[in-house]
Amino acid sequence: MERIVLHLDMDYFFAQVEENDQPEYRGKPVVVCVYSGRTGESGVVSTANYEARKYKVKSGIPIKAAMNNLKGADAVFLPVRHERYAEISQGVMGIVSGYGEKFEYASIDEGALEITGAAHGDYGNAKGIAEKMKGEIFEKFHLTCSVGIGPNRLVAKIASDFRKPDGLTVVKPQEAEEFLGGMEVGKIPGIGKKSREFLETMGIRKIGDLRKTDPALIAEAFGKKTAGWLMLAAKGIDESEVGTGGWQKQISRIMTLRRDTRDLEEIMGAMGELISDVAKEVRERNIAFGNVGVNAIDENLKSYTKARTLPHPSEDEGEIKGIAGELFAEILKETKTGFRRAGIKVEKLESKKGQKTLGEF
Ligand code: TTP
Ligand code: MG
Repeated sequence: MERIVLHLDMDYFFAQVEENDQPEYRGKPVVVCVYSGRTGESGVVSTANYEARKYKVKSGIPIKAAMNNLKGADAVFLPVRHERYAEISQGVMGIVSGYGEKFEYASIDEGALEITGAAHGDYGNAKGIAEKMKGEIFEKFHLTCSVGIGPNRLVAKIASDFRKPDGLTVVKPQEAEEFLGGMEVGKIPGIGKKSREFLETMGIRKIGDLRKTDPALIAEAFGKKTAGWLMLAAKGIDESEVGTGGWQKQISRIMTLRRDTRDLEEIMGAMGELISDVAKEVRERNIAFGNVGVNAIDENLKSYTKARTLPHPSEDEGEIKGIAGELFAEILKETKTGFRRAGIKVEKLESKKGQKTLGEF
């Protein structure tokens, strides 16, 4: 049977949830913000609905810039409500996981699903599954999403981003090379800004250019292992399994502390729930982590990060807690200011089968 993988990505997710919860905002530009400081305008945009995107407002830009672009547009600015989105995400992904054999929660608004068996290896059936799934999500949550279907997770993920919003893109195995060929190399998950810029200096902009490049040159630039994977990706080949911890590079949580503090116990008290949450995701995804990091942002919004690599991959909540405590203690020792926000992350994720994940490249 031919392998078929489905990848789903919610449309303008946080903003769409806000539109549903507060229907009076629908039709207006809606900007969901991570407010970082005490002044009403400092922070960044988490996401924006499509009305706001028409004004060049998107994830990551300063709230001030968004306000500027949207002057006079009757826009709505809202603070992120992570718990609410997580709750909806769980519901949606619960629906998704029911349509296939193996499911992987890739991020708060993305999931991958192995549907080879469910579709009996037939791409027409696969499309029908996606339509039904989209229908159920809309019926139960009034949310739209975009879905990609392909011979593996790589192609499916890229396909999910091809038509948005409310898209459904099916890429059959024999179409994969052509589908990818004209796209920018940055569309390959795992190729960040740095790699993209570097490839560009080699004259490689499109995935098709990459495919034609001598693998030895890529190996010289990126090392053998990464180059091997990259060249396969350029051809649309990806044999990674769904449900093995996959592509996500890290699991992280961050929060604003109840008040500015330099008290280690107070910080660790606040971190308890975040750490449990991270550990829960590690368990659910049946993965281990090789690195624990913390992040602390002081009252002047200066950010401090520290991380430690473990001698062996671990799944242990206690280990996260112990290392986080030590790392926060180090930060406190090196600073004098009070801390406003604190966060935790685990990285170097791998499936417990010992298989390396894409995040390591
Ligand atoms: P995305 O899927 O990248 O964005 P989106 O769902 O808002 O829009 P699209 O229709 O293009 O898929 O990210 C999912 C959510 O993650 C997004 O709703 C908000 C959050 N997010 C941030 O908080 N910061 C960021 O920089 C990005 C990219 C996303
Ligand atoms: Mg999305």
